Amino acid sequence: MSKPFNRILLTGAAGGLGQILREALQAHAHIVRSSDIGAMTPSRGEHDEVMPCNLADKAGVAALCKDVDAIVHLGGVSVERPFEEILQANICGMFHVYEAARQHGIKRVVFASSNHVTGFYPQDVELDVHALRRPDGYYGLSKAYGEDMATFYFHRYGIETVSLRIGSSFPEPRNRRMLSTWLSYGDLEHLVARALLADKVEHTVVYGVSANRDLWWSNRHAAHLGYAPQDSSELFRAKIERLPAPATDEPGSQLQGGPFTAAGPFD
Ligand code: NAI
Ligand code: 15L
Repeated sequence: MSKPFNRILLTGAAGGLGQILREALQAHAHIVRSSDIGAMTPSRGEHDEVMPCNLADKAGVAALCKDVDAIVHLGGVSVERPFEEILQANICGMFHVYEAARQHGIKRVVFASSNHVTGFYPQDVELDVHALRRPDGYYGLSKAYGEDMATFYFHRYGIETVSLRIGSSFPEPRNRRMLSTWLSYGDLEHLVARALLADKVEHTVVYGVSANRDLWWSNRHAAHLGYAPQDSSELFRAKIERLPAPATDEPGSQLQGGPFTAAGPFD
């Protein structure tokens, strides 16, 4: 069966979302090359390559990208941490991925950005991707930088990127905030597929969120991707609303970034 790509590189393959996408990407490529700094399950055959790598290692990332046709870049620190940790994995790592893409002629990147690039907006404000960013920490800042890097590499080198501002992608929502921010694994898989396959994306930014009832984000500027979420957090509302309600004056109850907006300082 012919597939749209010969080889896709997946970074962050050992992580929560990486483990889901390692499987799902098999539908789009003859070979999925999975990479992480952490332990990954062994290869299950020649269609399922495993190459450990630290994203902070520029030469290592260049080697990872050899003979690759598209990159799904999930690797990096995924929570708020001291700047120095984020700098190596997320900021230098992003640069290494784009430099390797340029050197190897790779023309499509899917970047796991985050809702934390706009985390300091109140929960009652609806955003689209033209809203000015309000990163809620070093982590959110690294994702904002990653989005800017994607814009630069498109205009300078023609490398197209879809930046997914993922909300909260877990098997099910864990709290009241996630009733708005939840992205089901099924919708994540569909979104990544659209990000890989849609024509002429240039640098498109899209919020990665399911069809939840109380959404904070509009994807009106990303309609060309053809992303049509099928799931909703409503299925879990009764269960979540039985949990003790958080205090209304907590930042987690007021701001879109939730608890990330109150993390740190780290000294
Ligand atoms: P995760 O923390 O489970 O996975 C991230 C992976 O990156 C880990 O396996 C880790 O070992 C790897 N990694 C960290 N530093 C590295 C380095 N220097 N070199 C190579 N690999 C390194 O996170 P998860 O939930 O799977 O998220 C995947 C991506 O999606 C992350 O970039 C995260 O920031 C982003 N995202 C996830 C959301 C979610 O709700 N799961 C929400 C918003 C964004
Ligand atoms: C993120 O960016 C994190 O990677 C993830 O662990 C979740 O906490 C998510 O945002 C969220 O905002 O719920």
